[in-house]
Amino acid sequence: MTIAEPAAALGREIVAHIDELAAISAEPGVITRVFLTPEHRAAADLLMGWMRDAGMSAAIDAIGNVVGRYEGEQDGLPCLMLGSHYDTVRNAGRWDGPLGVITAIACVGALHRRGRRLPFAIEVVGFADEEGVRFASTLLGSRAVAGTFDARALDSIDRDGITMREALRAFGLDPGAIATAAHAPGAVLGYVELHIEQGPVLEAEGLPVGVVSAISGATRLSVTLTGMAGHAGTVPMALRRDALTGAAECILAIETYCRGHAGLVGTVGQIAAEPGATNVIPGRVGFTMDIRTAGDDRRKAAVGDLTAAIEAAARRRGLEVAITVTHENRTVNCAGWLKAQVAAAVAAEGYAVRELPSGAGHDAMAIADIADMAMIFVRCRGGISHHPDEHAELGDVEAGAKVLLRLIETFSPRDNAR
Ligand code: HGY
Ligand code: MN
Ligand code: MN
Repeated sequence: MTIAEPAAALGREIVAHIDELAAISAEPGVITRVFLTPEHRAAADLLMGWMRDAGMSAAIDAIGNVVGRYEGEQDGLPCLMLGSHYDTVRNAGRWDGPLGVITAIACVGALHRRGRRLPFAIEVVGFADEEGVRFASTLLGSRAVAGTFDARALDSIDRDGITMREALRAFGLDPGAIATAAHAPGAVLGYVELHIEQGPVLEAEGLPVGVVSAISGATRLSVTLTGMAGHAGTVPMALRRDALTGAAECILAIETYCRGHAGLVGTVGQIAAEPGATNVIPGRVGFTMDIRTAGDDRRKAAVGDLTAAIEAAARRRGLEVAITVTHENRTVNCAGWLKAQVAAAVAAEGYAVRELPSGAGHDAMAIADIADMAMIFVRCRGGISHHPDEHAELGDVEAGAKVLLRLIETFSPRDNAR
């Protein structure tokens, strides 16, 4: 069952749509598209138009995901769910997320043009917030679909002091209706997400696609250090309780610790110093931590050690410290039966089967709460991601589309009910 139309046509369609979507951004010249913003709405409208062109019904759900549905041989059948996220980090690349959504839409379009219906429905979901840029927690859209959305997140505030609840209302959504986005477990036969690798392995081995084995868990924390603001010209160094130099010591301790533990990665991506004036000793500093490694126990041990190190540094410096976990996700294994079907599709398209873990998080780790999941990786240049230089070659985009379409046409639901 190869693609009736040349893969090159699918690849060109996908790349053209990637470029069109990339133009929708909060700021010209870079790609920034965060949750519940005008650019989120514009991107949703664009995706729904492509979904309808591909023969799907399309709608925005209660949390801002776009959901396209292509019925099977009869209406209302359980679905194979495909998709990824369409929000981005700030100054992002154009492939992280959108490649999975747009490739899935293109594959359904190919089926539609052939009048092909399958013994199951297909749902393509563009998840509204996987990156967690605007509000500290992440996987918001996929958690809503999985029925695991934590309503306490509605009280989180963005950098302008707007709560998620207020942002949802301003977007035209009802914060009280998020539960309606949840799918019943039996309704989803399996979930397959196509995504760029965001790492160097496929490129290093000269492979266009890969089969994901597991997705590493992650812990995100928010740290606040409080000292004493003061006059930069009059307070002697020995009498200062400088929150920013305290944060600097903590941040270097995080780096040193993670460098000393193989496979552990720690990142401080955001920092803010108050009051933020050249001639004022910073009285308060907030920074974020992102800690990851393949094993959940090792990650939790690292978080414990780093928390203790930060608290000790704060004590030495006479600083108050508050540390809160803003996001936690366990390591999730891809389901063997579904991963095997992905591997078979890769082999059937003539590509080497290369299993590899994902250090990056994905919506698949949230959907795993209601359905078995698997992932297809597509090679990206230099493994670069979360950066404007992120890039996937047309040939690799075609390879991903061929594998995903082959997977769809050969998909055989596992008998076990979930
Ligand atoms: O942070 C991650 O791993 C994903 O890109 N959101
Ligand atoms: Mn990302
Ligand atoms: Mn992503």
